[in-house]
Amino acid sequence: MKKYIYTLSVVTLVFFFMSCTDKIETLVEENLVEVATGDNGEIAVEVQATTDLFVGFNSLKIEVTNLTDNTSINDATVTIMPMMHMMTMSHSCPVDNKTATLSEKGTYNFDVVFVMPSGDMGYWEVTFKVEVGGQIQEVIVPVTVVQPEETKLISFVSEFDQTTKYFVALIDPKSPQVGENDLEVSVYKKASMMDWPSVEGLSFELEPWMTSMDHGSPNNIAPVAIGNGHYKGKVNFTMTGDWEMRLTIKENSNVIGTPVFTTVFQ
Ligand SMILES: [Cu+2]
Repeated sequence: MKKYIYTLSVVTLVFFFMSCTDKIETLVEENLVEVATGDNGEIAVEVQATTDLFVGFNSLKIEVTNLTDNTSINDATVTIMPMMHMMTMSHSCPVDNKTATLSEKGTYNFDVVFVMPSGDMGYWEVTFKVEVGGQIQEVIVPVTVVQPEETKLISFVSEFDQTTKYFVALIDPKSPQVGENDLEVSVYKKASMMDWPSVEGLSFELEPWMTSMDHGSPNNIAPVAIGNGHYKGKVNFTMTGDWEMRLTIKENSNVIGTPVFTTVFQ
């Protein structure tokens, strides 16, 4: 009997470590790190991403666990609501998809554009509503948002109507190289503190420029709409060093802004 219990506990231990290793392997395979967690005593939410959360376009992968039996909740509909709480007011930020069901990889995926860093100005919380069979549970997860070394989000007030505030997120290139790079941006406007819709129907001009040597490059493709407020093109860097990606953005053929993203690479 004693031997039986011993074998049983060894087997349990092995399975326990196997499932842990499985999880770590999945994280490593996709280059993900755990960036935040929270629970409400009954369910837990774990937020994974490829880097620390930053001001710009973040792809979040969420795992939801039932704390009573430590199993994954895979049949939920999850809704996300990020909020930044500041001294005198609170505001949200753009989210590409406010609800998600389980992806093929076993996570709930959200694309969120944080518009300010955490710090003296305020702090971020993300509220997840997890719905299973008509039952809704809420989990609030505090997150830290950092300002990246190279700016990935530029906001401007429309040069045309002098009122509308736009936000342009640089999604690609993530690690620029000599030659052709995918260039992808997404654009949003601030309709209210809580409403940050994506902006469709824009047209772009693109001029890469190397300021230190005062030249541009040939064979670029200005971003065009691919849906959901995302725009994709190609940027050609002919050498290593410092580059500007100078964009001109037009809405109904009126120039609304000219954001410039800069990058330095070896
Ligand atoms: Cu803020």
